[in-house]
Amino acid sequence: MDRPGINEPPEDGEGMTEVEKYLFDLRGYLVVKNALTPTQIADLSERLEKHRTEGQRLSGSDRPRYPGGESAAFSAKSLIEWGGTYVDLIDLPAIAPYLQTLIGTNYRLDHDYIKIDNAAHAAKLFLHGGGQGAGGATDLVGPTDGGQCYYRYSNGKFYNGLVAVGFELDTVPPGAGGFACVPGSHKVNFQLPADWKISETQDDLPECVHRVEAEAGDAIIFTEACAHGTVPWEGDGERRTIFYKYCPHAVAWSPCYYNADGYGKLSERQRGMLMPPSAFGYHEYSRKAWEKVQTDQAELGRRHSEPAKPG
Ligand SMILES: O=C(O)CCC(=O)C(=O)O
Repeated sequence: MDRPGINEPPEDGEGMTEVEKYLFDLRGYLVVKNALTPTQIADLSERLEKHRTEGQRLSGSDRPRYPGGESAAFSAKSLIEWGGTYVDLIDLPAIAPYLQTLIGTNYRLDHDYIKIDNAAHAAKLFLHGGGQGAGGATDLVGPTDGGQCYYRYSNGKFYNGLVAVGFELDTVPPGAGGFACVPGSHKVNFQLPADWKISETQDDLPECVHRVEAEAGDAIIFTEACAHGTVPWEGDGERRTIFYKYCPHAVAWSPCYYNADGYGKLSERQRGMLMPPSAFGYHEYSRKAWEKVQTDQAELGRRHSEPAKPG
């Protein structure tokens, strides 16, 4: 099915169902069953294992690492560089209608990362996020706390400052670990009690924390305004979760932007979603401005690499 361009509203029947809207507004998250096909899971898994190094727990554009502090250009290393289904995830047909409904028709991919939970990296629960700025200035989500971690529903529309899509590559058995949140906290007006923020073990989880079960191929879509985190891992095996995080076009979270020229052939919609932030969105004007910046940067790079002229 052809889907609308990122500047066009979804057609009837293409957005979320009334039940899904109700549940998202109530709880701040949704589980989309079988968002990935078995073939996609296998491809994502194979590419991950090929690139994974011993003991590695995190990778992606959310984790910029520049040896010696040198920055290559605009972009941090992204999972999209791994190709195949990692490229398809930018604009997955099973997920796009949710993003269009939750963010609006003009959203962008802000950052991506993969996280691996296992016995060696059990991770403590660090609840972060919180509606109405309730996360506070020390929150992991946007420490500038300019209120950008927002959620609201008004005039028949959802407004979200950042929507995360977590794709599960493994089925997480009950009690092992996984995503957890305080359902409804995306609308809360008070800060999370400080001593509920961190849980070292599952026994410490505050009662208000809800564990979300998911199987391989499921996607958990949540608003970062909902206080959330990872349940300390207490299972066998591991959980490998890929996160792609989207926001309105004028909002930015990551200090690094994508460079759509770096990932092989992309669709027009995918290129639009990798544009840097601007109030113009995916517009011919901003596209041309961005192309010019890239040309200027390439020219600058060329001049830097020229040997210095004597005198
Ligand atoms: O493990 C999870 O699913 C939660 C990840 C998380 O807290 C985040 O990406 O902000």
